[in-house]
Amino acid sequence: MSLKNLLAVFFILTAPGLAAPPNIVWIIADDMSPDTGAYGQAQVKTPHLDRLAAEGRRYARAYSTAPVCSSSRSAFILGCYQTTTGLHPHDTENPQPLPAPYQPLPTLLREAGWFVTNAAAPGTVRSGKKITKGKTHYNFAHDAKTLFDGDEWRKRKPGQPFFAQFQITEPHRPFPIPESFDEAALAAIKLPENYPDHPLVRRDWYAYQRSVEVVDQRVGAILDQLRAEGVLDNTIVMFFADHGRPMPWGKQWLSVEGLQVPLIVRGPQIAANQVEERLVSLIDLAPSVLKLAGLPVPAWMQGQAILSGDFPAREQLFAARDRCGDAMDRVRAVITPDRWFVRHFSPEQSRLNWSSYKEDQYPGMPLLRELQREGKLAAFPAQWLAPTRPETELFDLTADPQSLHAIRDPKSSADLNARLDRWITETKDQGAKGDPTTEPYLADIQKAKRADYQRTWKKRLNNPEPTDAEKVGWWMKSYHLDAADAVP
Ligand SMILES: [Ca+2]
Repeated sequence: MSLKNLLAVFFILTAPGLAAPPNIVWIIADDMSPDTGAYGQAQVKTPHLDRLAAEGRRYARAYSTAPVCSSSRSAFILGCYQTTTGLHPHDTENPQPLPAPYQPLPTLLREAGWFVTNAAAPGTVRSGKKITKGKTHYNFAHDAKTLFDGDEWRKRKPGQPFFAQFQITEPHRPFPIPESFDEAALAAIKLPENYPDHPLVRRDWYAYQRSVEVVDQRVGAILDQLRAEGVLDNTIVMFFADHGRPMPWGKQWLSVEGLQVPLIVRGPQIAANQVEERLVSLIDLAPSVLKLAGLPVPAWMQGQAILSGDFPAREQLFAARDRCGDAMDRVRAVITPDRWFVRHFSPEQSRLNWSSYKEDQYPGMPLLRELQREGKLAAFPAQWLAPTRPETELFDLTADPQSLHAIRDPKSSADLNARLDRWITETKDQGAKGDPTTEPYLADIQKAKRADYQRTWKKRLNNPEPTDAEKVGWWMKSYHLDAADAVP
């Protein structure tokens, strides 16, 4: 530790008249919409998260700045839109060091004397393997060994405040497929209108919901750990997800489903049973933590502190999607208290634009196309498969809280379009340039990912390029369905 850091710790530990500085814990779920009891999903059993909400504050309108892991994570760890920092392409192949003046939150807290860790949530297992390494997935070059003081917050010095991140791998795909399905629970699932009501879709959502219940158990284990060490009541616990659920019209889309996340905060000076209705963004978390820690918020951070309760209501938030793996697609969204506005920069593309990740992991992709081919898709979900998209879309959140039915209101569209233009200029949105020049050519990325896709399907079906019907058949079998179940 440098002399500066030692002095900082000394100050924190000895400053007279100051309450002990708070510890900060981030518990981060991977790919989760607000699908908990407290958020109104009674059929998903989330007692620990519901208790956390009852003991603290639930943000009813929290959004990620990107509907995909690494772009969103790059933004919230810096408190700054990923489009400003040039960290917008998801799964950047060749990450570069962060340019000045940007510094991730762990670095800022570490330099101020906090003990900073990043760990997988206790009990994490993926495909039968125990996971101990905490996810970072930032689109900038970093070394977890120097970014963090390890993965165990209990190794801090006596009295040293800590900032611990716990990464929960659920409900990221692949979901464990349940051995059996509760018929009543399957029937009770409320599918959004843009999904076909098909047994495979219901079972896939059922598996997702069970995976959310695992998130809840992990949260319970983390809170037990804090309680057992006697630090829970001097710790601000913030639970959130990096973006919305991994379904065809959620993750990777600038829809409510893709961007709205649960955000629950509990700790000293947070009164119980509060619901916050103002718009907040995940880039608000880093400045909130700095303010709580009594540290200066750098001028380059674009979020605002939202913990004290006296933050100004915003007129709008913004969100962006750029290249996601092999799918190049620039889209921007403006979110206001009652409107949702989307601009597609490539309206000539279908929404079902090829994505090897989705084609490997989402039963809904081949199913949507296959049902359409067979003429079994209802008119509304079928609209989402049109070969092109409009340049802009406007939704009225008061009447349509999931942003499904576009409305025509030219005055409102013009206003939001102008706000988006201003934001693009003012925040120096890098998206128009596409990928940074340090990235491989798109065609090469696509070729490599297509090869991964072919390997996956060769393993599953001994066929590297199966038809949609064959893929649906494989998914049906995986979900214990037979062909007779496919008749809607
Ligand atoms: Ca994610």
